[in-house]
Parts: sequence; structure tokens; C-alpha cells
Amino acid sequence: MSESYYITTPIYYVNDVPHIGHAYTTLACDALARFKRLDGFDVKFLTGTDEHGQKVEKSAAAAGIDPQAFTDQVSQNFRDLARAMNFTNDDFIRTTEKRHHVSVQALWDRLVAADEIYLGSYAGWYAVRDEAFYTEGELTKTEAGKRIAPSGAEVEWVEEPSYFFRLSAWQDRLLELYEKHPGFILPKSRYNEVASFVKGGLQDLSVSRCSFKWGVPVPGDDRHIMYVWLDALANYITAIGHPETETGEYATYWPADVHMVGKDILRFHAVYWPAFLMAAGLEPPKRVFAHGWWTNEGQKISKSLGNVIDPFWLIEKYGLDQVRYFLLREVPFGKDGDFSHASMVHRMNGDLANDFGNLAQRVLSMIAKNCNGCVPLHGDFTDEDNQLLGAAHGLLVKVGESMDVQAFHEALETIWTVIRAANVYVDRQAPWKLKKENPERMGTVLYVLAETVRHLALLTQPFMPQSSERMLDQLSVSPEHRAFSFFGPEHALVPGTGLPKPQGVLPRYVEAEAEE
Ligand code: ME8
Repeated sequence: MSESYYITTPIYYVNDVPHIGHAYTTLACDALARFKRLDGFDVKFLTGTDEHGQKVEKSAAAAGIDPQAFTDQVSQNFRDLARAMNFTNDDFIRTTEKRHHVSVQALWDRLVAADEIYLGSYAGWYAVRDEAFYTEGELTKTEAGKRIAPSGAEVEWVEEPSYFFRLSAWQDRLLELYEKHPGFILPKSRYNEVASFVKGGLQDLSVSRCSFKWGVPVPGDDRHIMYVWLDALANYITAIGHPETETGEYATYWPADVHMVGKDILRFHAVYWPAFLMAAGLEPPKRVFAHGWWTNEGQKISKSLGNVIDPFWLIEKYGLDQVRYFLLREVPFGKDGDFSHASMVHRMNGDLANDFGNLAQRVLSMIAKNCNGCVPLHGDFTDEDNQLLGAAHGLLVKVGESMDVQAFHEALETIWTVIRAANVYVDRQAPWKLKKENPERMGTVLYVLAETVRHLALLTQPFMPQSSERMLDQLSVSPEHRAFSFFGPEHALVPGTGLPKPQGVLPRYVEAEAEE
């Protein structure tokens, strides 16, 4: 039986249209899910939408429709994005689904049974935009006297009866969890940030509200609606069949291998979520990875600035695989990044068209022209041949190590060292000159290159699936032979195999056409 691998995205609020930030997080998960599937794992990849809470209720009211109809509409945009980005999520969860109500109420019951929840009253600050509580000390005041949370969201004073979760009792056990599992929070810089927040002391957390209705009622006291974050976080176990925990998908996939999130919501995932789970007698996830923030041409992305980057538009303008590659290559995963047209075009024309596209195109068209359109016969390999083939074979282990710590940029950089080495090899070996003087050597050189491109195309599948698949088609690698178990020399291309007519993959960006 293959090893399981469970990976999740945040579930996105349906008050907004999907933008580059949402596409980014799910893309990172998609690349990882695809990589693990190709590597033989039994993968479950989950995404979805967060549909309850005051923020969504307010957005529905502003749109003049009832919350259910509103969430149906906006949730569909996220499904459309998944299709447009070629995401391979195995499930799409919505917190308004029946299965989720059942699961989140069962989680509540577990917490009550463990005496982790008590009734009290809350008086303090709340930011609807973040759906988060803040202490006075965390706030700043604007010139107009408004109080602002560290995220920039406005807060309002809330005073109402509320159920509380005994978070304050979980400080030591959380710190122990972080210490025992240093990979629980990545990247490392974020680990330190969370650990010092917890060391600073935790207060009990208000986990129900009475001032609005759009959410899951507290079992046995339906004046109260569950705090939207408790509701939302539970999606990760709902989707694998909770409240059933002994058999089925929960038994197979929990604890999750990676919860991928943006840095804005790390605290909810690395502090509240493991505390809720442990308090309910369930295991915490294995890892929370908090990635960085995208800006647009140096500016914060916001609706009010009107500079939100629409992923559908990006794909239309630059091409899907180009966008997928750019987002994962441009910025060290975990750090903040800036989107600019210039850097997008630079990657597209440099790394993709000039380096990889051109390599594949040169090799395939020389084979088409000089080897009757078949995988060439080869003679003995020279040291240089073996060096390039060895570097290509060695990629899987190295790239796998980077993927295991979600260093997507590093994985791609490693693959590109071999792409560049292959381009240097073509220039040095100059197969076009060998046709007359040493045709056998020409065949060997082209064979080494075709075999290198096969490795490169196999490994780039998780990142740029359509382009890699087209390259593999052109090498006549059958779809059943594209998993990583077919990596390596035992599954090398067979001389004499007929190849289809080559077609360019990964075109250059042409400025003039785009400006029309
Ligand atoms: O927080 N750069 O949903 P949300 C990078 N419903 N990533 C960005 C980004 C940007 N500029 N903007 C958004 C919620 N993101 C909750 C989550 S989970 C149980 C509940 C991404 O719609 C990033 O992943 O506000 C961030 O964490 C997420 O969108 C926030 O999505």
C-alpha cells in the first residue's frame, strides 16, 4: 500500500473574487500534490471556501441577496479558478455543507466533553475583516481616533455572552509540540515568531457569538453561533470523514502532512488549531507552512487601490504554465514577492523560452531532420555524456528533498542547472557539425540530449503540466510511463522509437501583440 500524503489550502472567504494570492497558495499545494502522486504517494489534496461569519453575512447584505445564494455564487468563482489553473484538488469543501455542520458540531461536543469550553461573556475588540479578536495593546489609533488592528483592519467593540475555549491552559503543551517537531512550523523565521507569541502567554479564546446568525449553531444553545475560525479550521477533518476517526479516510490521511497558509493566518493554524485538536483528543497536523505576501509592482494589493491581480487575466496574457512557473520560481517560497510585468516576461523569455523551450526544440528538430524522426541509436558514452546523464538522473533525489520542505524555488533552480548544462553540452558537442564527419557520434549526442529532456520533462510536470506533457508526447513517452518510478536509465528511451513531428513548446512573450 502506498504511503498517504494529505495537503490542504486555506478555505477562502467568499466575500471576495479570487486573486493572485489565492491562486498562489493553491498552486503551491497543487505542485506538491502532483509531485507526491508522481512519486507514488496516495495523495489527498483539499481546497474549498469559508462561507460563514459576519464578514460574509455583511457582504451578502451589501449585495442584496441572502447569504446562501451569495455564497453559492462566489464559491463557484473559486471552483472556476481551480479549473483555469489546472489544479488537481481531490475535493472542494464548503463550510455550508451538511457534512461540515455535522463535523464541526461533533468537534464542539468533544471539546465540551473534555471540559475545554465554558460559558462567560466577552467584552473587547473585534475586527470583522480578520474575523479576529484583539487586545487593546495590539491596536493603534488613527488621526480620526479609529482603532486599527496590526493587519490594518478596523475594530469594533463587542460585548456579549460567549463560550470560551480554555486556550490559556495549552501554552506549555503547544511549546512542547513546537520543540519536539521543529518542522511543525515552516519557514524557520515564522516558527520563532509563533513560539514567542505563545511564550508571551495565552488568553482563553471566545468561540461563539450571539450578534449574528450566519454560521453553525452551538449544540444545545442555538442563541450562539460558533466562532467562524473554529468552524473553518474544522474543514480539514470534515473532508476526511470526521466525526468518524477510527476507519476510512480519517484513519488514512490524518494527521495532515501540510496545511499551506499565508503568513496572515499562521496564528490560527499554528496556535488555535493544534490546541483545539489536542483538547478534543485528536492529533495535531504535521506541518503548517506559512508563505509570504505578493505585492503588485511594489504596492500592497488591495481592492481600494484597484490593483488586484486577476489570475484569469494573467493566464490569458502570459499563458498558464508560464504563470505557474513564474509564481513558484520568482520568490523563495516563504518570502514576500513582487509581481511585475518586467519580471514575468524576464522569466518567461529567459528560463522558459530560451533555456528549456529552446533546448527541447533544438534537440527534437535535429532528431526529426537527421535521424528519420526516430530516437537515435547511440554508441558508447563519453565522460561528458555520462556527466550530463548522471546529473539528470541525480535530479529526482535533490528535487524531492526541496519539495519535502516546500522549497519550490530551489527545486526549480536545481532542475534549471541541468537545463543550462544541457544547453552548454549542445553548444560544445555541436551535433549539427557531426552529421557529415561522424554520424554515429551525432546519434549518441542527440540520444543523450533526448534522454536528458525526458528526465527534465518528467520532473517539471508538477509545475508546468501542459508543457511537460507536450514534451513527453513528442518523445513518445506513453502516459503510463510518466511517474517517477520511470525515472532513471532502466527506463531510457528506446532507439528506433518513432517520434511525432516536433512543435515548439514554451513560446516567447511578444510585447507588440500584447499591447494591441
Ligand atoms: O483567511 N499574497 O481566507 P482569505 C499571498 N477564510 N497570498 C495571499 C494574498 C497575497 N497578497 N492574499 C491572500 C481566510 N492570500 C480564511 C481562511 S482556513 C481554515 C480559513 C492567500 O480568503 C493566503 O493563502 O482571506 C492567505 O492566507 C489566504 O489567501 C487568505 O484567504
